[in-house]
Amino acid sequence: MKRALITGVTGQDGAYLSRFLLEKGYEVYGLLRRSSASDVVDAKLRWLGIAQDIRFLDGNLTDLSSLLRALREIKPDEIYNLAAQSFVKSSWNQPLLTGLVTGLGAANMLEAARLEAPQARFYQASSSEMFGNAPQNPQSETTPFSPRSPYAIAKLYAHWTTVNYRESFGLHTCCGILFNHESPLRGIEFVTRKITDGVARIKLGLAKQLVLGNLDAQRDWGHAKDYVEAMWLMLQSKVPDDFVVATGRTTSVREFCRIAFNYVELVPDDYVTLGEQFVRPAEVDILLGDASKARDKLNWQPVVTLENLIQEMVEADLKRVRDARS
Ligand code: NAP
Ligand code: F7E
Repeated sequence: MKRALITGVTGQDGAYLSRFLLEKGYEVYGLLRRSSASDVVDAKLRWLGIAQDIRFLDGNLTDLSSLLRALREIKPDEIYNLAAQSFVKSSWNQPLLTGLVTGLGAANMLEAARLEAPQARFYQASSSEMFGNAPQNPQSETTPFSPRSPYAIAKLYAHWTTVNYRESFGLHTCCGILFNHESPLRGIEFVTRKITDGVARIKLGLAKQLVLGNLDAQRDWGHAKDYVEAMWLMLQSKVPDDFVVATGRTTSVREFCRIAFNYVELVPDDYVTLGEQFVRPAEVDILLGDASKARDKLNWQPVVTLENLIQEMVEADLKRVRDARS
């Protein structure tokens, strides 16, 4: 039985990846950072009905000793480094913390792997945000990086450190440059979930408006459950490499709103207003990924369409809001 350690196990991707690996027969270990809200921290894993199947270890990406201890204890075959301060907007308010967790935290994890589990295969959660306002569309593995936020800068540090540990120490490390991926388990602060939750509240009479920032930003949105499969496929490959994971379709926030409101037979113009507080100091205007390398070398392709993703998210939020009311 293979053993996997997932950092960020309580996040969106950690939950879907845990379920995916459990279904494949893995022993799944998750790094759990101490929280005063311990009763809700595993909510996403409980939503998928798998919280009791994960073996949790106390640790934090900023505490190298906890990572060394975890790897010494588990001796994993695969390490998935998903933990991060992952909300781009917050990274301007907490740039140092973002650098510490999202950037140096990955270096801590790599150093722990080099010292305690050098045979383990290592996945780093890199991000399309690293492309910033790229000179061309679509973006692929050869597109130059041009980060536009403290988050993207921290991710770039983590990305190059992961590549460097492959080249310097021969570790089997892979970076997945993932474009935006969403699900009913997406954090409520991200725009897709904010919209589907808003649509549900408006439809059920609990809210009158939805306040958003830049409606013209365009993103390449896929479903998290498709994207965690790509993470696993990367680590099954004999030769470690880096891959873009994307759908190849980009959509504006405005159009995402239209589809979500349309699903409940409403129109966004009646409810959506602009809130300056949600506009970013520097925006990434458009992201569009070219995942042909992943398709050709990993035989990976996304399955869920944007329309189906939005439908699933709106339905889940309608149910959540109804359940909370009753
Ligand atoms: P998420 O839902 O925000 O989850 C982040 C996870 O990191 C949570 O489990 C969180 O724990 C954990 N974490 C934060 N700080 C930590 C620390 N100091 N030590 C240990 N754990 C810590 O993110 P996601 O959407 O699942 O994304 C997973 C990874 O992929 C992240 O690295 C993200 O930056 C990257 N990524 C995401 C996307 C996307 O579209 N989703 C695209 C590209 C890359 P708590 O539950 O305790 O907060
Ligand atoms: O913003 C615009 C906003 O916060 C998407 C993370 O998973 O994907 C995610 O980062 C777009 C931006 O995600 C609101 O300005 C408009 O252009 O949902 P988001 P993100 O910043 O793209 C990347 C790939 C990651 O790696 C990150 O970890 O939507 N937008 N109005 C808004 N965004 C938010 N959050 N809230 C609004 O009201």
